[in-house]
Amino acid sequence: MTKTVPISTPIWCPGCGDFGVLASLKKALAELSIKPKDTVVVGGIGCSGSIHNNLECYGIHSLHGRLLPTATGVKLANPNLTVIAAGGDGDGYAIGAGHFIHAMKKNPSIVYIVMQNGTYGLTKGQPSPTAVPGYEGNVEPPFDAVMTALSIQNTTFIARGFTGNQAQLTGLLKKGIEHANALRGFAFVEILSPCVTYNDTYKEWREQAYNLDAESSYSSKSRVAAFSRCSELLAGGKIPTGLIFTGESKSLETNTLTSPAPMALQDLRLETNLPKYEELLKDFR
Ligand SMILES: Cc1ncc(C[n+]2csc(CCOP(=O)(O)OP(=O)(O)O)c2C)c(N)n1
Ligand code: SF4
Ligand SMILES: [Mg+2]
Repeated sequence: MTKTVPISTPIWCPGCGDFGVLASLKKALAELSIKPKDTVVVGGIGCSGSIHNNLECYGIHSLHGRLLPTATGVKLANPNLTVIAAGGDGDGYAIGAGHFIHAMKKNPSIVYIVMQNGTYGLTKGQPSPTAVPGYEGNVEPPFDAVMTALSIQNTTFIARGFTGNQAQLTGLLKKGIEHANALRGFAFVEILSPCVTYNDTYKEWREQAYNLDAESSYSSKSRVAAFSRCSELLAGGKIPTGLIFTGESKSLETNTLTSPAPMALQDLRLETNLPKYEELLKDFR
């Protein structure tokens, strides 16, 4: 049974970067003419994780850090859907860090948006893995998810946007959605999305964001070049943004699904499949 829930107004504080993410995502989906009935957005837990409530499409509010296995399951059940997992840096890089790494390794054709704000916004401003030293007593260096994604040898799409550059962000989201919908694998898009209430980094990030899309000698097709240029920029206090890497590797659906018909559309009733089950059980009797 399908229940239709009206689209709600965002719960975010005025000025939150997540408004920019929502605006760009809506624009990207509309410009690609992707129908709401063919779209599933799986939210994490956090301010960012409520984004699916503000979009006209199917939505799942997942568990903290568990949005990637949920979204992977949706894609495997019906690879014809546009599947977007969207959550925060705490959700994806702390409690969900194991799933983040294994999702990249499995390579399902879904888009993963991380709204990175260097804090746990919803729980009122504790340091997240991307927090900088000095923020709320944090002494650790920040975790860089783009570098981690680059180090996994079968990643296929890595990008970083910034809500301070909406045109670039919409373009990156469109490319990521097209990549996933062509079943070319996991499209990871980290978005610098400042938390204006607990960690207002707009000023710093405007100075630090370095647009690799504008660097004519940069090619997103070389993992080695991407790794080297991004390390260099990070060491110089910059944050690389733009289309960072695109590669080719078999996606999870291409690797594992044997039937051309999406599982979600197959008749899985016991009575229809009884002869097949009997055949399978034969050897165990
Ligand atoms: C299993 C579990 N542990 C802890 C929490 C409490 N909690 C809710 S949101 C959150 C962190 C949110 O941070 P982030 O993912 O960065 O999202 P933001 O609010 O910054 O968008 C935490 C720790 C929870 N809901 N569930
Ligand atoms: S607390 Fe921060 S992340 Fe949450 S809605 Fe407000 S500004 Fe956005
Ligand atoms: Mg956060």
